[in-house]
Amino acid sequence: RDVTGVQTCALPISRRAERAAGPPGGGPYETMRGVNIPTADSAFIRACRRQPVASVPVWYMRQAGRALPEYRARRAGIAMLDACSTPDLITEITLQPVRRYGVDAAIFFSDIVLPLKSVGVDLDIVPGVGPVVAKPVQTLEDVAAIPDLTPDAVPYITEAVQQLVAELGATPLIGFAGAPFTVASYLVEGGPSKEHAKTKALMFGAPDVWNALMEKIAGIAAAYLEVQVAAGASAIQLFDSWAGALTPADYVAYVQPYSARVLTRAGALGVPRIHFGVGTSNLLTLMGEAGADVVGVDWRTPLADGIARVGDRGVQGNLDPTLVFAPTEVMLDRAGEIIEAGRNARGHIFNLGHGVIPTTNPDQLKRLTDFVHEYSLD
Ligand code: 1CP
Repeated sequence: RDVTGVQTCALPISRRAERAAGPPGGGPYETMRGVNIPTADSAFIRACRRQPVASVPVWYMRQAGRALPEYRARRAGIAMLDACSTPDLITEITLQPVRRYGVDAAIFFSDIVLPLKSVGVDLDIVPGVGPVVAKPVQTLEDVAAIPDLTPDAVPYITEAVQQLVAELGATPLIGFAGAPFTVASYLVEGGPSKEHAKTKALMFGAPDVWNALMEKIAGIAAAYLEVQVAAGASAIQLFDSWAGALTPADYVAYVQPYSARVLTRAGALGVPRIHFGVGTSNLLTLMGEAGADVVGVDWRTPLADGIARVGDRGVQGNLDPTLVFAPTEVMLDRAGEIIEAGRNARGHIFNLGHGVIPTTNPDQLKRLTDFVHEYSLD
């Protein structure tokens, strides 16, 4: 079954064939250790590798499980964490945006707290709220009580990834994990937080507990990524959504070493690594240096500035996610500017500057996807 969106792709057949074939005069392609062979020549993986592409690859953070009516229909009456442990449902929801938009990559349907739940942390994902932890972490004993993750804790992840890569064929699957700081915030605050005040109080006030917690989460995140890659994921993204709450010096002292540990272990698998956070203009260089191949840039930072800060790495981003609510021409004008800016990057993957907003009209994302493919062909 073809899930690559060919039916809904607006490009003429000849153009599509050209894209599938790679850049003109491309010659034999390198295939990399750790990369799913069928996906190794995809535009997404090539851009991650800073190899030339015929048109800019595009996918959207949180493209699965948000704006689509077919998602809401499949999820009706099923709790989020139950959905995240049911392989057939994971597979279907992950494929929905690939079919609908014709994006260049799928993102695995799960959540950053799923690995904690799988090792036995008492938490739930509450509709309209987000992750809620029954007993927030405060002490060394609380940290020690969290088991490490072994693959046998997540057999449904292995099964879902295997099913997905069989269905996706040449379209890459991106595995993901939450970075230690962002996951620690949920564990310490007990739920979503704006200021991350308790988290930073622990970081500044009890470094022994902080270090133990970050080490624990880094181990769990790395093991979770290893499971996804072993089952066939072609790339990984580490979401440090809330790292923008930190100064560069605090990021270096308390966070970067642990994210680096996760990215180093993922790097040993040979897959490209994307590292993303929100409001991280002042951290982009450091997030790259933590061990990323591609750094995600949120919409507040002009892409050109992001490119200058990440050095030899690729960039991903960065259309303001609210632009889908603007008139289509305005949205596409801005997308064009981002593609132009991206021509100066070592590799550019088009994305929103943060996740798809749940009330987004899917037709706008379809128009955006087609535009990125067509505009960047020239
Ligand atoms: O494309 C996708 O949606 C794939 C699946 C996915 C991903 C990549 C989900 C499903 N969550 C995530 C990552 C995630 N989860 C992040 C990092 C990305 C980001 O910054 O958006 C974060 C911070 C979370 C935590 C989380 N889970 C929140 C945010 C709460 C807060 O602090 O503001 C929420 C609301 C959830 C629940 C959740 N995760 C995913 C879905 C579909 C839902 C809604 C669940 C429901 O139906 O109740």
